Amino acid sequence: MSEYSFGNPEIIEEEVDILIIGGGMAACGAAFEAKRWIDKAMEQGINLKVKLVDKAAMSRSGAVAQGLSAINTYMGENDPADYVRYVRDDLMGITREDLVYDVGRHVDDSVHNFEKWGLPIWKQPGDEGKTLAEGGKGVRSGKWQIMINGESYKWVVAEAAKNAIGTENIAEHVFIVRLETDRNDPKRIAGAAGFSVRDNTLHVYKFKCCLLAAGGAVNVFRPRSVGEGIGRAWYPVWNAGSTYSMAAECGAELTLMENRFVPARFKDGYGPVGAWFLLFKARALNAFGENYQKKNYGSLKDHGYDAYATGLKMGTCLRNHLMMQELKDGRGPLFIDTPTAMSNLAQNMTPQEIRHLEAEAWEDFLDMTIAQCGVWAGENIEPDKQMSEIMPTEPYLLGSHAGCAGIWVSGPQDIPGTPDHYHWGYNRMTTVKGLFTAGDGVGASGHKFSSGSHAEGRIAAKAMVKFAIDNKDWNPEMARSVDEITAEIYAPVKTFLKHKHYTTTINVNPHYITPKMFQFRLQKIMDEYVAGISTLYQTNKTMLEVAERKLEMLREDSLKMRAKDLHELLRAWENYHRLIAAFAHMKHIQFREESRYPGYYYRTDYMKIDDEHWKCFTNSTFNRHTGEWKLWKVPYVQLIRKSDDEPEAIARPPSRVT
Ligand code: SFD
Ligand code: AMP
Repeated sequence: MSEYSFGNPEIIEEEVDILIIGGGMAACGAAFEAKRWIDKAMEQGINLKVKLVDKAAMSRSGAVAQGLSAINTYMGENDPADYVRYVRDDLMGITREDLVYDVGRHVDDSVHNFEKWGLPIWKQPGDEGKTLAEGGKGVRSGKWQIMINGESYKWVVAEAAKNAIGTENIAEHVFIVRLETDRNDPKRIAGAAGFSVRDNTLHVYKFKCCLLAAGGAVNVFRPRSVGEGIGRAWYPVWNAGSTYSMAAECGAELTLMENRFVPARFKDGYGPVGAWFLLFKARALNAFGENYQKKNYGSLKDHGYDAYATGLKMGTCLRNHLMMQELKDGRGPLFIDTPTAMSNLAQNMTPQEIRHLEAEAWEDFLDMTIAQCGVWAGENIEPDKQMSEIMPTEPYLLGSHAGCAGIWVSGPQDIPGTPDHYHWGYNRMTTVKGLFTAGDGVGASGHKFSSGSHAEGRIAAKAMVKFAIDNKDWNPEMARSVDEITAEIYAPVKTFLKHKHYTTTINVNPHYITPKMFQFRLQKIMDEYVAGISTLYQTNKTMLEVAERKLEMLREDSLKMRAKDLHELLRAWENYHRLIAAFAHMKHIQFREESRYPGYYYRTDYMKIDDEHWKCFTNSTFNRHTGEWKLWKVPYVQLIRKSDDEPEAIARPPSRVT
């Protein structure tokens, strides 16, 4: 390829029955499950073709790229109905209980498969030789989490997906930019288009149905990391909101996009805290050595936040809220007391067991957040001797961890009490016919984590195979021509080639904006006006109006992004996806006139939780031709009773659908 010849890509067109966009946990689950049902269809003489497209290399793509130390959703001895209660409480009362229950009743099968495929799962003493499926007891860190040696977690899960559908049906390093609706039905999906980030090819896929599982949105907000550290974040920087933006741009309804996840993390290295709080039983302290969670508990009453806390048991955002009180009042830095936790655990241990404990403390991060070990090593921190700082990070948009932003989908049909607006068709299908999603894509149903996302990908894939069979004779026709799509995707390249000689340095030019500068602008707007770190997660009506005006201008300028090489073309489209996801987030925060998720963000003009008016979903659609957003309220329906003692028992849903 000569210096700028990439402006005219080779076009590769393909038609399949099912396209899977993404190669992460949900997509790998989908590939694995699709194969099972495609084989069954084959027995009836129906031949279905599936293809998976990932922007990166599947073995290390997505959130699990570096591995994980725990599987955060495993039912085991627990009841899926109880899991629904936990998720509902953690997400401040508003949850699609049908979707959560569906994940809960299926997730263990995915975990048992992980173990079968080679993932080492910690076992209780005496159960070491037994798999979970054989009744072996895992080591619980919390009620829902089990510990793993998970450095190669993604590799193991991806290998099973590859074995299922075959590497010939997988395209890696292809970034999907656009979904295309059908020429004859604008509410139906017919195709997708993207480009290879490795060679000069543009890929156009036509299909009967598609799973959009491209993860959450990272780097929408100005991160805490700066300078050399920039690019360090907790969630994967390579997931750029493609799921939310592509869905919104083809007309799918989004839900609860005001929600975000602000995790408490080890400062600078972004090390997760779960194992430290739950397994090692560490406490968090303020600058004066006080347990701020206990000390600030009473303040939950101020705005009615205590309605969603039971004693010291409370959801993730409320725990954050108590931490933020300290930061606002100048009682930081905050610390996680690792030395006391480790010495407490070591009390009855042999020297060899203590060495093992120390190794586990490091391995927790070596398995999933290596940069945290870098911070410890670089700052001479020995966790058994010195405390580490913790800090709330910049916000991330996601639907699988302790957050619930995402797309509105149809749920299972067999949960008693399911209202019509929860179930209108194939399971996990969005409001666009043939477009499915899973994992971070599905809104209003958090706490799936890695295992639940895999299980949800499987649920979606089963429904997609049925959809493909039911629509076997339908031929997709895309609303736009391949030439139009190509011109749009490669526009940043053309812009660059046309104007690059106007100035003496290619990075300064009045005719275009570099993707990097575009990203800085987006992050600054979101940070300063949409409740980022610089305002301590606070915003109000006027700030949001300013944000809207600035984001609209940025949307205009997005047409002027340049791409001087394939890498920048990727960056340009990632940032476009971030922009649309950011827009959705801002519009939803503007719409919801309350502070439903204190500790994630505050509307300072509506500090209360207002159950009377806002205990509901907020849904939206976007018209990409006019730039108009529509938002409205959607009723929340409780399907799972509050406790087993509640008299008006809701009939029990079936435990598993095979
Ligand atoms: O400690 C395109 N998560 C944890 N889950 C657990 O079960 N245990 C843990 O220990 C967890 N922790 C944790 C976690 C994540 C991270 C980053 C850290 C620690 C440091 C959460 C899970 O990982 C997460 O819930 C799931 O992975 C979500 O699954 P999914 O499938 O929704 O997203 P993905 O796995 O990130 O995959 C996305 C894929 O999309 C691709 N992609 N492909 C084509 N075109 C485009 N435009 C695309 N855009 C993206 C990606 O390459 C990827 O393949 S702890 O903090 O709690
Ligand atoms: P994290 O490492 O923060 O992503 O958390 C991993 C798991 O542990 C998630 O299921 C969290 O909800 C849970 N968790 C983390 N910290 C706490 C805590 N202090 N109390 C209860 N659960 C927690």
